[in-house]
Amino acid sequence: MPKVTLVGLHYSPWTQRAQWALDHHRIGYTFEHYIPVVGELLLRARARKPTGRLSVPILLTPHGAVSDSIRIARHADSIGSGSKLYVDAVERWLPIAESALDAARALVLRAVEASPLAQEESVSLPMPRALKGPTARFGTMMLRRKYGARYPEQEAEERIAEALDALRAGLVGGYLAGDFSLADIVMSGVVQAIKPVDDRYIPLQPGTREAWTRPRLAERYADLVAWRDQLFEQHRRQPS
Ligand SMILES: N[C@@H](CCC(=O)N[C@@H](CS)C(=O)NCC(=O)O)C(=O)O
Repeated sequence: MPKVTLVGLHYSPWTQRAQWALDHHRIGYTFEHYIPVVGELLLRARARKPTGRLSVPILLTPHGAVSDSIRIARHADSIGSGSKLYVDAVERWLPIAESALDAARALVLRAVEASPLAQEESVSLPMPRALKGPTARFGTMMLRRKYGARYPEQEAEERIAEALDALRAGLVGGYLAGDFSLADIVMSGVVQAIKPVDDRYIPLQPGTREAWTRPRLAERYADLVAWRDQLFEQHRRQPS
């Protein structure tokens, strides 16, 4: 079996898209946790991407690197054995999800900056505890710069709410495109940014879980949280 490695952040909705698609298609791979900033140079070398913006997930295959979650899902569709995930409706839902996730990133970064516990949890490198806070805050500052994640809290929540209103209106029979597809996976990532799914699927330490939780929105969209939970129950296959 050729060696395939998925490099990503296990809690990130973008990485989740890629993992879900690979698992759906029963494609074996090794998961490698990416350390933002610190891991960038090495990943650039492995992915043969010396310049331009580098983000994860990236799938490293013997035939080269596949970057971007949607391209990885389409790659999985092209070699996998499961039902096809990519459908035309993804083009409609992707900009809606990206706008919401951009806002969510700003909220999560701010929440991590305000939580010593989440900061400590976010630094997996072996180092004295006292250094983890400053290291985490340096990381959030770099990500904020990279993604320009600077929304006032209310504006960010409104953007997320707009996407969730669209999701609520778009679901028919539990799906966005007639049957289970990448459109559902993409939009479930927005729900992740108001109430993370159970640890069985995406384990999060307590401070990190809190940083990803928006209590007001989670209450207002409890029906979509239930939809997302059911989607995982029915369609989230465990890694091969
Ligand atoms: N368009 C990309 C976006 C991926 C993305 O935004 N990745 C973020 C996830 S939080 C990332 O790599 N963050 C860490 C970093 O930039 O170093 C995709 O769909 O894969």
